[in-house]
Amino acid sequence: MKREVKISKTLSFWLRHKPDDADISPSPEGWVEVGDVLKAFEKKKIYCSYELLEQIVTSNDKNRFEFSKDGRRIRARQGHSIPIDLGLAPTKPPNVLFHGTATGFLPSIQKGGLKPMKRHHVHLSSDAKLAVTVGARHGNPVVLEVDAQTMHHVGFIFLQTENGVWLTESVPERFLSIH
Ligand code: HQG
Repeated sequence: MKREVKISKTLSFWLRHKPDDADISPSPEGWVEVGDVLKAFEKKKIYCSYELLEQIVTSNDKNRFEFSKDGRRIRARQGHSIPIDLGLAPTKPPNVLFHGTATGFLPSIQKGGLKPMKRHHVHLSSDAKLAVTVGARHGNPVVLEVDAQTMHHVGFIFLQTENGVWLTESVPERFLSIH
């Protein structure tokens, strides 16, 4: 595996799921000291310079990470399984949002709607093409269309992360159709 990919995957694991593995304790908003992260890489004998970390944060394909304004702390922008308050304000979603999944999950989704599974939220995108890629990670992809406009009007909360992913707690089956 390329060094950058290994570092990025390890960072996701620590910042989203298992900070204990790196002996780091994220703030309630998910921030950790950059120095602590670099020390954790050092402990695992994975070479990671500050420069390389900076490069990974700025060039990451999905903008998964961000630095605090002073550059001394780092966090994942979404996708946590540990309890984190990202501090995002509820936002009016576009009328239609998309969710990419695998055909094998459809029977279960048709029964119980979209659930966050191991994450805190269901992840949605405004771009159907992107949803195909997300779905293909799990198998034969299928894109579901979400009636976000009606959900918003009946009181479901939508959040938008800084890298454009839409989050909501669940999507009942009645708001879903196959795209
Ligand atoms: C499915 C990646 C059965 C759901 C991506 C999905 C995204 C159900 C899978 C981000 C279900 C969970 C999120 C139900 C939902 N029964 N299956 N009732 N409800 N599912 O990976 O949306 O690389 O947790 O359809 O690009 O695939 O992490 O969520 O297939 O943006 O930055 O359960 O993760 O970004 O899978 O992906 P995931 P996701 P990162």
